[in-house]
Amino acid sequence: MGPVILCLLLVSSLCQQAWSSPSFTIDFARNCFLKDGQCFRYISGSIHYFRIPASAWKDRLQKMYMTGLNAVQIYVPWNFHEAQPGVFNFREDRDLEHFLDLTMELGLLVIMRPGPYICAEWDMGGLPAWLLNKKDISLRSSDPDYLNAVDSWMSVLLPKLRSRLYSNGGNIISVQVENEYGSFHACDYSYMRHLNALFRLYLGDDVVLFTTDGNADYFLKCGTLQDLYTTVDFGPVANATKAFEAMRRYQPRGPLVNSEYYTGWLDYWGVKHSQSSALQVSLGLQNILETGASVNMYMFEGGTNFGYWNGADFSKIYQPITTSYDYDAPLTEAGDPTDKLLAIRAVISKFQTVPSGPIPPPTPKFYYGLISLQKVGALVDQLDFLAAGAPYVTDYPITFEDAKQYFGFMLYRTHLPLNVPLYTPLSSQANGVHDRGYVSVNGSFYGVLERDVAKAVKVTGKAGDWVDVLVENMGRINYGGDLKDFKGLVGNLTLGTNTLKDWLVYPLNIDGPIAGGWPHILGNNLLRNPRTENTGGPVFYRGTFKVIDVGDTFLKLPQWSKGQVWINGFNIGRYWPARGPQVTLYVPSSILSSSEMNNITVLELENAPELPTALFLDRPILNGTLRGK
Ligand code: NDJ
Repeated sequence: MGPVILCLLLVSSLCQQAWSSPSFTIDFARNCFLKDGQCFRYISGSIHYFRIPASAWKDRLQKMYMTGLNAVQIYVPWNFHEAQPGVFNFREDRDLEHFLDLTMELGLLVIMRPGPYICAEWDMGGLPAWLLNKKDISLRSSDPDYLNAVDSWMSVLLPKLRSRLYSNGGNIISVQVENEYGSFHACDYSYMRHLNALFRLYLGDDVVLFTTDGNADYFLKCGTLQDLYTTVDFGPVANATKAFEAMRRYQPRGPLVNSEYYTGWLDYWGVKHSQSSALQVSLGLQNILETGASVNMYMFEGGTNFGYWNGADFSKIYQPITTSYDYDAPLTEAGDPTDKLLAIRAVISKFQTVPSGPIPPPTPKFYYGLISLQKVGALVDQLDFLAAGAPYVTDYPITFEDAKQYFGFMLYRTHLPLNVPLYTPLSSQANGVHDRGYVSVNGSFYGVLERDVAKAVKVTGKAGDWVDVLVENMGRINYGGDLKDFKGLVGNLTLGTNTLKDWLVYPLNIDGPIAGGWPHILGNNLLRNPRTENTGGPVFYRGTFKVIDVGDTFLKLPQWSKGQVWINGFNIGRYWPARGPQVTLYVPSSILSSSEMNNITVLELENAPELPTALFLDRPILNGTLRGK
C-alpha cells in the first residue's frame, strides 16, 4: 500500500471516530454547550439520592423525566460513604452507581457535584466529622491533612465516574468542583487548583469542570478559577439577564448557567415553614429559559433528613434544619407531583418537547390511626445495652469527636460536689453545650440546656447525687465560617460558681441495638427502676402496629416534646412538635411490613404525654404552630 493511500485511510478513520464518538464541550463562540457537535442546553433538577429510600429512586427519576427535564444534578456526600477513615460504603441506600444506572436507563443526563464539600443542609456540608480528629485542621483549604483525606476519598469516588462520562459513552456531562467556594472565608486558590488537578487526573482533560457561586462579585472573586467554567445560582427574578451580569464579568463567553435555581427553601426548627408560589417559580424559570441559559432547579425533590443527617446554619445563633427537606419543591418529600411541577412543566413545554402522557398522580397515603405506646424505661437505666465498653473517665468533659462518636447522643455523668439545698444554676457559661443537654439529678429531670438559647438549669440535691447530662448532637453546621462544629460538652459546666469535675462519659450506640430488635426483644422483661419511674427526661417507649395495605404514611406524636423515632429498626429522624414548624415525620412504605408486626421505638428526651400514643396520618403537617424557645 502506498504511503498516500495509507494516509487517506488513517484520516478517514479518524474522521469517522470524531463523528461517531460522543462529546460534550463548550462552544465559546456561540455561547452554548456542544453535545455531539450541536448547541445544547440543559433543563435539570437536583435530587439527593441520600435523602430518598433506594426503592423510590426510579419512581422519582421517572417523574423528573416526565416533567420534561433532560438532566439531573447530584451531590455526593462524602460523610455518607466514608463514615470512618478508609471504610467505604456504597451499598443499598448508598448505592450511587445503581442510582446512576437508573438515570442512564431513563435517558437523563447527569451533572455531578462530588464536593468534597457540598453544603446541602447536610451534616458538616458532607465533610466527615472524623476530619476533626485533628483539632486544628483547616477545612476547605490546602492544609495537607485535609488534602490527604480529600485525595484518598477522590481516589475511590472519581474512578467510579470516569467510564460514565459522556465522552466515554456514559451520561455525565459535567462535574462541579467544590461548592460555592466563594462564600467561604478561606479564599485559598491553591486548594481550588489542587482540586482541579485531582479531578483532571481521574476524569481526563475533556470533561467540562465548573464552579457555582452566588451571583455577586464578592462570591465569584474567591469561588472561580481560570481553568474552571464559571456558573452562578439565584432564585426567581424578573430580570434574568441582569441576574447573569455578574457571571458574565467572570465568564465573558460560553453558555449562561444557573446551577441552583431555587424552587423553594429549607426549614429550620422554630422558624416559619418556607413556601414559594408556583406562579413565581414558573415565571422565574421562564425568564431564565428566555435568555437561552441552562438551568438546574434546586431542589426538584428535597426528600428527608433521616437519622441524624440534617445540617445547621449559623446566623447569629445555631439553627438546625428540620427532618423534612421537603423544600416546597415540585415533587414533595414523599415524591408526589405538585401544582408547582405542573406549572414548571407547562413552561418547559414552551422551549422543548416534554414527553407525552400524564404525570403519574400522587401515590395513595395511608391513615393507620392511633396506637398506644408502652414505656420501656429511662435511658440511664439502659446503659448496659447502649453503652458498650467502659465510659471515659476524665477530669473535664471530652467532646463527641474525642470519643470518636460522631452522631447521636452521649451521656455525661458526674456527682454533686456539695449539698445544694436551694435551687442553684447548673450552667454552661461558655455556651458550650453542643447542642442540647437534658439534665437529671439522681434520676429526676430538671430541664434542658440549649446552645445559644438556654445556658442554665436550676437544680437541687445532696452531695454525691448523680448528675446526668444527656447531650444531643443536633447536626453540624453546613454553611459559613464555622464548619468545625465540635459536639458534646465543649466547655465546662458549673454549679453556682463551682466547676464540675470528674466525669464519666458514655458514648451511646442506640441505633445498633434498635436495628437488632431492642427493645421489643425484651418482651415483658422490662427493667423497672422506682427512682426513674415517674420523672421526665430521656425515656424510651415502644409499640407495635399491624399494616394490611402497605403505603407511605406520616407519623404524628401528639403531645410529645422532642426526640428520635425508629420504625422496624430504621431511624426516621428527629421530631420536635414542641418547637415546630414540622409536626409529622415521613414514613416511607419501604420500611413497613404487611406480613409481620411493625415495631416503633421512640426516644423522648423531655416529656411524653401521660397516655403515650402515636398517630399515623395520610398527610404531612409541615407548617404547624411555632412554639417559643
Ligand atoms: O450550594 C448551596 C446548596 O447546597 C447553596 N445554598 C443552598 C440552600 O438550600 C444549599 O445549601 C445555600 N445555603 S446558599 C446556605 C443558606 C444560608 C442561609
